[in-house]
This record gives sequence, structure tokens and C-alpha cells, in this order.
Amino acid sequence: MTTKTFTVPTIHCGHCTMTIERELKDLPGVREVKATLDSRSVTVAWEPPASWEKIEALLTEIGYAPA
Ligand SMILES: [Cu+2]
Repeated sequence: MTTKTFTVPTIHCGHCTMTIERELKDLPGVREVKATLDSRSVTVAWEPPASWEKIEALLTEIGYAPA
């Protein structure tokens, strides 16, 4: 299991955090997601077949590119 915390500058409200959590949880291999509005940060825990490249690509596609 790999865990990473990163900043997403485009998080601006609770809907953003909900969208990020929902979309990432749909990615096979993602085990835990926590998006935090105050710090505009996201913590993700995953294992294969998920990868940081896939997580980054998905977030970028939906408008929440990691900083
Ligand atoms: Cu929002």
C-alpha cells in the first residue's frame, strides 16, 4: 500500500472534495481517499492496479490537478 498527501489548488468548496473522493474511489486499487477543504489537500492510499500516474491523470482530467 502506498499513501501520498498532496495539494490541489482548485479545491474551493465541499462539492470539490466530494467529487474528488467519489472519482478516486472508483479507480480500481484505491483504498482510501480523504480530501480536505481548509488545506486544499488530498490523501490517497492505493495498491496495484492503481498508480500515482493514474491518480494524477484522473485528477487532471476532472480539473483537480495535483500541485
Ligand atoms: Cu467546489
